[in-house]
Amino acid sequence: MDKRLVVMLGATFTMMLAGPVFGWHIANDCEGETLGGRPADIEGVFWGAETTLSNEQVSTGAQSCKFEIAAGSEGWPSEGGPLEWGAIFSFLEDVNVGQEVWLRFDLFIPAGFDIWTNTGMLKFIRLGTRIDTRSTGAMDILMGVPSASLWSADLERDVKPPFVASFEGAPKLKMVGSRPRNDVKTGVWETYEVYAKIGVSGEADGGQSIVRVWKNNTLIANLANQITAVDETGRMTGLYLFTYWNGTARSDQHAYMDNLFITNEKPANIDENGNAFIGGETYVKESQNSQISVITAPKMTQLAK
Ligand SMILES: [Ca+2]
Repeated sequence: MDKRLVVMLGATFTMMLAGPVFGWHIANDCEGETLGGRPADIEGVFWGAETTLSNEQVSTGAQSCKFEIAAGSEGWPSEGGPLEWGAIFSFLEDVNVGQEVWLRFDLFIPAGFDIWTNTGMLKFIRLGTRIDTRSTGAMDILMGVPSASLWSADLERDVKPPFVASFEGAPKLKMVGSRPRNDVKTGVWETYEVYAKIGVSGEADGGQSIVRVWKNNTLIANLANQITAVDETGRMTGLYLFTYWNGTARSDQHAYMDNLFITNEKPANIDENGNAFIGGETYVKESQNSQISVITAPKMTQLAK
C-alpha cells in the first residue's frame, strides 16, 4: 500500500476516534466591577471568599485579583468550605485523554510571604482530574517549602526544589526548576505557564501524557514521563489556584493574580525549545542557562519504511 495513504488513513481514523475538539479559551484580567469588592462568580469561575479586586499591585490594566488567607485557615475548610484562598476556573469543555490544555497567569508574591506547610509543599497550580466514575484528584504544581527536603523518585534522593509536580491519581513527586535560579521572587510580577497533554502513560514511555512548566517564559520542567489519567476515561476539568493550605497558614498571607489565560487551542508562539506555548510579555527575565528538569522522550524511530 502507498505509504502516504497509510499515514492519511491513520490520521483520519484518529480524528474519528477523538471526535472534533471544540476550541475555547478563558481570559480574566481582574478589570471592571467594584475596586475592593469580591469579583462576581460567572460561567464556571468561582472566587475564594477572601478574594478582592485590588489596585495595590497590577500586571495589566488598573486592577488585579488579590487572594488572602488568614492565620489558622485551611483556605478551603475541610468541614465543608466555603473556598477562601484562591479561585477555581472550570474548563469550558473537559480535556480528555489525547487532548491538550495551556494556561498562563501573572502572579505577585509580596515580600515576607511564608511558603510553609506541614507537607513541605504549598498547593499552587492544580488541574482537577477525574475518570467516569470518580475524582482522581489534581495534577499539581506545588511550591516547595524552602526548609523542607522532598524525596525525588526519579533522582532517588532528597532534594529541595522551588516547585514540585505530582498527580494525585498516581502520586510521585517530580522536581520542577532549580534553586535559587527559579525560586519564587517576591515584590515582582512573575509569569507561570503550564501545558498538559492527557494520557495514561508518559510520552517518554510511548504514551501521550506530558506536562511542561514555564516560569517567566523559560521552560523549567519538561515532564515527559508524567501521567495525567488513570484510565482512558480520564480528563482534566478545571484550574484550581491555591485553594488549600496544608496545616493551615501560620500567619496572614496574600498574593495577587492577573492576566489569566486558559486555552485548548494550540498557541502560535513557540518557545526556545520548539514547544508551542502562550508566551508573551514578562517582567522578569530568567537566566538563559536556567536548569530544566528534563525527562526526554526517546528519539522517534522512523515510522514508515
Ligand atoms: Ca488587570
